Amino acid sequence: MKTSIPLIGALAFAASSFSSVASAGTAFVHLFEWKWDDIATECESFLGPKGFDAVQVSPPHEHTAGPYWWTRYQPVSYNNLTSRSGNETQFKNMVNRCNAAGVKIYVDVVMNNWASYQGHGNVASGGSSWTPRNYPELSGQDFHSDCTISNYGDANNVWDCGLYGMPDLNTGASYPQDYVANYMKRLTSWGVAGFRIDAAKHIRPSELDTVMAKAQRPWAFLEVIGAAGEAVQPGQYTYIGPVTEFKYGTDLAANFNGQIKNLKTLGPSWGLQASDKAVVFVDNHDRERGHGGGGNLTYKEGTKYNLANVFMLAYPYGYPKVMSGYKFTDTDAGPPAGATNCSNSEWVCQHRWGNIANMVEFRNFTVGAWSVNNWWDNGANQIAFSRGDKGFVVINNESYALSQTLYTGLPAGNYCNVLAGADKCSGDVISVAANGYATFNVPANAAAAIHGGALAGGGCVTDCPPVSNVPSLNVRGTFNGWGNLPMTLVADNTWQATFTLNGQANQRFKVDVYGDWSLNYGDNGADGVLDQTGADIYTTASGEFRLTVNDQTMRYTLEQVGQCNACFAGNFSQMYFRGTANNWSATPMALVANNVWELVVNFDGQSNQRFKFDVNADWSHNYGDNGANGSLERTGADIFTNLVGQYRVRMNDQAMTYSIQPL
Ligand code: ARE
Ligand code: CA
Repeated sequence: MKTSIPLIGALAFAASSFSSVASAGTAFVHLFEWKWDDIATECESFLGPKGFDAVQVSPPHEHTAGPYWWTRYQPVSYNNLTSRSGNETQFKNMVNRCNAAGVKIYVDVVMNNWASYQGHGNVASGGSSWTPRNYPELSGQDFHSDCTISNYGDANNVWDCGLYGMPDLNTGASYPQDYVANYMKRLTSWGVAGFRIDAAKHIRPSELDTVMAKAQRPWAFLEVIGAAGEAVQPGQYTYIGPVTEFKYGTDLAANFNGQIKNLKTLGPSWGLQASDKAVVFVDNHDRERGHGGGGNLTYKEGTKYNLANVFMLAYPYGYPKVMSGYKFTDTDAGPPAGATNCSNSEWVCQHRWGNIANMVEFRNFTVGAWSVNNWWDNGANQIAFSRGDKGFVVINNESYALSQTLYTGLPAGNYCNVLAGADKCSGDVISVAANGYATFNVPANAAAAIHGGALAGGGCVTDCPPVSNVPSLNVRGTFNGWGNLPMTLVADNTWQATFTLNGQANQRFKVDVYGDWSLNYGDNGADGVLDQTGADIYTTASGEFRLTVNDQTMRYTLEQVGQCNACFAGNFSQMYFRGTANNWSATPMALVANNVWELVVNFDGQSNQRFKFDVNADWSHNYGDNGANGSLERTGADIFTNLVGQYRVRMNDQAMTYSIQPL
């Protein structure tokens, strides 16, 4: 089943296509009708961390009044930037905050058609008065003569008459061109990184090109809906910039409703634009509500929609845009009242869905491997493919589970299934064997994806170096004139150093992370647990001693080398904790008193959360609790608990009892 298909689209996609805008990432989101303040917060708290490249925002210009979403597409003034999303100050603030979070802002520029809807009066969103063909900065002479687009078979009609009868800007004349170009230049000067040119199809390509030249050629994509048999086609515009590839979304819908095995060749051979000329989306704000045609999957389709987004973000074609809007039944309805963010359940927030958000990082990580490799399908609605050796995705568009061992083309390792939870590593781990094969168990109507940017356990597979919570640790005390004695990481989270004590009066020490006292630990109350900036640790000991510090539990022990004054005795020489909390791996417990083994466990409260104690870490000699009565039996039942949070789990290997205490 190892197959490989040639590169699709432009190889150096990210570098060449968007060179006019430094592109940190490869996928963007349309936060439809969100307010500027909320977008700023979303950039900082979610979009930046998840690797979204940019946000397309709703048009910021002043617009006609009314509760409908589409009033935003009826401009009244570019000089007054008070819209339903906020005012100019808030807009600029958003641009700054998003840019600082590594997320660019793309502005939707509505230039072709101007306000005509007067159903809610003639005072616009920012307070300006207007009538059709008569606005604060534009008047009748700036518009084409009055007619309504009625024939998509006639290019002049499409370009020079009014879309839905709205006044059609004379984009061939110099004053309107400068007016639009100056607006874009002003936005660019504030840090706006790109534009969507609304209704570009209704502007003659040569005239639009002049406007873009006057605007000093910012990065922009053009909304040109392709439809068979029409006089104006997207291909007439691609010399100016990438276009919205509407056919991509309808092709996805047709195949997710048919058989996705056919998507193997999706690309220019299907009549789509070249990859570097295509902005792609499963649906957009028009298509999800049947404006400007239908035939797309929308959030109302649930899992198929979700899987189509996974495909879009995995498949190397185009510049993907994730739609994120609000729930609606009335296709004219404006945004819901209250917060314009994901705390308001009236918003769909598709970009926050775990599958979609985590696939953005997949796309970012795999951008250098711009090819489909190792394609597999079941001959119908289950597919899988790799992006070079960088990532592998499995999409199950069947109503039954998938269980397959597939060649991934990826290096051996333990990878997080990034589609198994909101956090990329919150789900199952998928092991790619040395021969490149891995086994996938994917439920019906679900997907799994792995990539080299999300390795389980920090990326190590075998012979892993020990992990620690601090980069270094030093002992400083009277014994070394408060100098730095570096400690050695001898096991996971376990640091050791050996030094000579002389029993001098006021003999004491501390541990210091960076060796400059900026982050140091002592022991308040001398309880054997370190405290940040805690009290000096006094000892009257004399001789050669080994200090052991666990940077996870913050417990420390000081024992004389070659002797064992401070050691405790148990009936077993080791004890391991194994349960859902550590994915049933074996975590060693510490002997903290005679016969008492202890481990701090982070319980997450998952359903069927449980654990056992395992003497040799191989299940050969393990203990559970029959009857859940607190006393342990060899090979007894799993110990269930619905606790959430950090707990001290103790096990007494003499009394054969255990306890779980909150920290
Ligand atoms: C509203 C009312 C109308 C009213 C009009 C004037 O709904 O009843 O007559 O105002 O007062 C959006 C809404 C429109 C809305 C408009 C202005 O979708 O309903 O009209 O705002 O408020 C064509 C264009 C394409 C356009 C789609 C919708 O080619 O550019 O129609 N898409 C963009 C935006 C829209 C926006 C506008 C343009 C206008 O994305 O959100 O409209 O700024 C075939 C053709 C397509 C054609 C399609 C539908 O498929 O191939 O080219 O798309 O039919 O006509
Ligand atoms: Ca026009």
